[in-house]
Amino acid sequence: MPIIFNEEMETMPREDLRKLQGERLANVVDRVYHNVPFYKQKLDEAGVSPGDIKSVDDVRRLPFTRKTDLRDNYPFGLFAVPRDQVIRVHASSGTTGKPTVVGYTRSDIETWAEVCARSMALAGAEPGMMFQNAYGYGLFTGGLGMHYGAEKLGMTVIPVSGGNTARQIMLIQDFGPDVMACTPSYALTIADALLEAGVNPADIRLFSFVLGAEPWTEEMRKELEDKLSAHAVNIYGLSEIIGPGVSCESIETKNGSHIFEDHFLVEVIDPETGDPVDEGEVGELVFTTLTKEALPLLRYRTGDLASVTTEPSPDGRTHARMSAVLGRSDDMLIVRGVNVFPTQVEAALVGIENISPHFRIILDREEQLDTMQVQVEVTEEFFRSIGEDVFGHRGSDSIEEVYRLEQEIQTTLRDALGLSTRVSLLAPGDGVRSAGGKLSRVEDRRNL
Ligand code: DLL
Repeated sequence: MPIIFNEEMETMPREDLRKLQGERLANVVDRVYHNVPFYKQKLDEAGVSPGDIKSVDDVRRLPFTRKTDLRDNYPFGLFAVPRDQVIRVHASSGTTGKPTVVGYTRSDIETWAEVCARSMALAGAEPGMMFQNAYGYGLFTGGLGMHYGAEKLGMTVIPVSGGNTARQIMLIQDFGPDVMACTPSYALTIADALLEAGVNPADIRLFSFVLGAEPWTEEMRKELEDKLSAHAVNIYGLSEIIGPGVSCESIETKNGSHIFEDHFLVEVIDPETGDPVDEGEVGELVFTTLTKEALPLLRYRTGDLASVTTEPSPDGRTHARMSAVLGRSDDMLIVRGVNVFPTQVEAALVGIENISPHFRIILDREEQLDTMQVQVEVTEEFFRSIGEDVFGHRGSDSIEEVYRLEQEIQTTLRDALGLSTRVSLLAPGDGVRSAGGKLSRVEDRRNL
């Protein structure tokens, strides 16, 4: 039987849990009211004073927080503690060129390690086991979040970070990790690389993969589990709320991810009206952090669509479970685990000469890996200077100016998005224009 990392909290009767949430909610509202001018103004506008929050049900009186609020207060404007108490910052993609910045006090790092340790235990990990961590280390929360969680659980961590598949395969064979974490798409790459290296996955120690940071499906789970001869367990999270470790599935049931409700208060709303949906219905996930110090957020709109149930779970945990993320209520794309907003592409393109603001993004999947192509129209002037017959023909990039422009766009996009893309230039008028209706800049051929 896999262990429960924090039995007291994870199996707390729901009535007691609700009471604890209510107390913590009152506390967090009081803290943001007095320490974050943005929230003081929002709460004043909503006519709510901290003393009004008496139970967890009062959360509905609170204003929503959106990703744009983080952008408007970039970089540190929503921090609720003096900057010198923030011992770590991370960042994820914003909707424009600037990232979304998040911060942690020492106690926040401890909370984060706790929820990641719980997640690892849910995925079947135990003290003494070895953990190969293939989430990226750096500004992305995946690497360091899981690292601290695994250490807290008492595992031996291999901090290999993402990429370099040949090295991943070598470490898997030589060190014999029990558990590995990465994005689901990278797990497929690992599976194929193992096969290619002539390794039979049934012969290696790895028995559990902790996968998240991008959407995946039951079909993908089946494929992964078959190919890897191991369990594939879903972990969910987002930087704004803490990083990985907002919720995680149990290896025994694989039936919804337990949300660590003593730290994160969840609501599911209709993204159009903002009203709560019935339990079990799909809507947008909204989280309020109950214990975070550096960046407490009230009713943060994740944009992630999922359903939540509080039905008792056979593994004995009482925390609510969320379904897999079924989609987004906004236009955020996730490409190889990297969050991308079309507005970011637009913001990156405007600085480049000889192209117009008309572009299209095409997402596809090649050998299990996401690809992103950006098609962008050149200006009339550039078009004429190159010669009209060049475009759309094979070998057009043998023309130096065209090649150079493509390279420039590629580099600019790579720097802005942290992701390599393919770029192709279109003749003026060949891109997307709104014909009066809704303009769709994105074509997603990945079939997720
Ligand atoms: O992706 C944190 C994370 C790291 C989660 C490692 C799990 C494992 P962000 O970069 O801020 O944080 O991206 C957050 O990624 O709002 C979802 O849209 C998506 N996402 C994260 N986990 C899952 C998942 C990290 N299991 C955004 N399934 C979130 C589907 C996920 N989508």
